[in-house]
Amino acid sequence: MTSFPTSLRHAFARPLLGLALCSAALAAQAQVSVKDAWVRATVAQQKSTGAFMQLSSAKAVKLVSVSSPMAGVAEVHEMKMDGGVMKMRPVEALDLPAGQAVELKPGGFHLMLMELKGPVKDGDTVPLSLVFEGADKKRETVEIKASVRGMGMMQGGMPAGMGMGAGHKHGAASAPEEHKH
Ligand SMILES: [Cu+2]
Repeated sequence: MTSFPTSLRHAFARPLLGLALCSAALAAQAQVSVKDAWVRATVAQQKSTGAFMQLSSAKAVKLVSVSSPMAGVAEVHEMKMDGGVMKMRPVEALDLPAGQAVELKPGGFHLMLMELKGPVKDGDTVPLSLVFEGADKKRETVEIKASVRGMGMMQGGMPAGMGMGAGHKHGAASAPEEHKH
């Protein structure tokens, strides 16, 4: 059931840039598939946001690093209840057991994009590079494009207090501010 949409998506997600350099390596390895990647839209002045997706790999690998041209800093985070308080912290690596999908979702593991270089708006796409390491220490970079979803879809999915410091603003998609530096 899973291989059909997965491989399609993989093909679409591969950026044109770097085709010459990377596609041979990706085609040879391509152990990891990424599904349903999305990034939460930001509200005005928000400097960080989360990216979510489903990862699976034929072989056991670890997600060891992540980067995006849209973020100065990107980390793999884990969110957990700790004494009744939802907390998040960076994790060194996220394990992908062989053949088992791992979901990055609000309230759990996520990719944290910080020091954003601009607003992340509903309908945009955010390029992400995910670096996976196998048991043999070989690294594979998977380039994806995550689509941005507005806050409206997230109501209830996100614990209160996570990155919503701007006063529970709804309808981020229509934010008129377009500051240019
Ligand atoms: Cu986080």
